[in-house]
Amino acid sequence: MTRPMLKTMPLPYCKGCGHDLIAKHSAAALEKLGFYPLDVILVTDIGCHGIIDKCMNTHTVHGLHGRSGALGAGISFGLQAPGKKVVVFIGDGGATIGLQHIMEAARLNLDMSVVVHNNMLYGMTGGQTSGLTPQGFRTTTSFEGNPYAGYDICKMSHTAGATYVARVLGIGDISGDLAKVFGQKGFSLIEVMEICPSYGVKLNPGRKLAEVVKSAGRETGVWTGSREDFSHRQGKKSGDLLSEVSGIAKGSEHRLKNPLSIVISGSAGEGVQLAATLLAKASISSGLQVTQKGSYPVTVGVGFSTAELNLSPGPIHFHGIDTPDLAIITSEDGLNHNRKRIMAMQQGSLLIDSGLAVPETSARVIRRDFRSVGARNAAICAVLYFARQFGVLTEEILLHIMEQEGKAAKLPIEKIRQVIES
Ligand SMILES: Cc1ncc(C[n+]2csc(CCOP(=O)(O)OP(=O)(O)O)c2C)c(N)n1
Ligand code: SF4
Repeated sequence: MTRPMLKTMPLPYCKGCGHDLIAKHSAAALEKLGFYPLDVILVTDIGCHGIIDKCMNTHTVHGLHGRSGALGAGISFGLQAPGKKVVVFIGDGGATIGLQHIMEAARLNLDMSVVVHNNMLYGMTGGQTSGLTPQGFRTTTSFEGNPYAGYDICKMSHTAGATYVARVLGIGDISGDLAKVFGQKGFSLIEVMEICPSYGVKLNPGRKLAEVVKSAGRETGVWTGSREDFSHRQGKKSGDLLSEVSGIAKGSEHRLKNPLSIVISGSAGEGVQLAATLLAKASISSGLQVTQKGSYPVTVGVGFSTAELNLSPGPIHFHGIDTPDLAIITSEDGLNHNRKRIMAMQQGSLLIDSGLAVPETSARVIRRDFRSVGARNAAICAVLYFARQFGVLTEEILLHIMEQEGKAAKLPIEKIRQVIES
């Protein structure tokens, strides 16, 4: 026997929640259409409706609040598997936050179905007003009733270009309505109107769903459009980017016994990241495993530039560096950015430009005039010093990588030699 769409019962919603009805009838609709659970990619959003994931036998993807539309669009965009069905679940809160994502998917007529669970408020966080809350409906943030009209997401999707749009009341058997939506090719959306029993019903005593929907001017119905199927039109597709990356040839052996964490820091525009990359490549070429991370201000061209490297003879399971084993500092900006962690170093080495005042630290301090080779070459000079003096990898392999990358010819090699041999 085929596995059912729903894995567990009862579903984890408050008693009388419309999300329960939608989940059960969505499952029934998909089964009615002949989909197997693993034909369905269910993308859910943050919110009460999203806790359905664990109850489904389908594929499930759970995204950030408001982004299930974008995730569904991305999946549909890249999915080249006929017979698969992308279904997006989203609340009225999420649909407000990610409105543009839904409109984009409608505009492109991506092959996916969106189910908007419009319980007229943000359920999971306590009943706040959303952009789809009908005018006059009371929520925990609009005790007098929402003073503004909500978005008509059906009209918006329809005019954006959806193939099929429907609005229904979340009462009784809606599996037929959902089946019509799920059976469409192209972009379809259904807005299921509900009132959250835990907040909406309590805050709006005596109000009935049909009346609330009608007085908000949200008539139920179906809106169809005739659209061309979506096709990729961006011209030639780019190939596998990794195939364009040339591998790093194996050079001489490293002599590192234990993992080594390195922070290289100087000023923006002074080649700090480049020096770190060259050192990383030379380390990989020497047989080491490496992680590299760069940080600099958003302005990019001013202030500090810091690179963090982990070199290890074995696998690296965590790339964060709190206090490094080696700090290489080539300018005042770099020093200021790393002063605290240099001061926290209880061991290891600080390789620092001799023009800088050394902060209090228990690290072994080595001062060299790195900036004498030109500010732009100071960091490269420092990593060459490291290669020459620390015995982890050879200076030759680093120079070889620099040559290979076309960097060596521009370096004042003689001046650099004087510094690193001193
Ligand atoms: C970007 C972001 N903002 C806010 C939240 C907090 N948050 C979690 S659930 C939720 C409400 C969800 O309401 P809705 O999308 O209508 O779904 P429902 O709970 O009603 O099913 C909010 C605001 C969050 N998780 N992420
Ligand atoms: S809080 Fe409201 S939306 Fe959330 S499960 Fe309960 S009834 Fe449903």
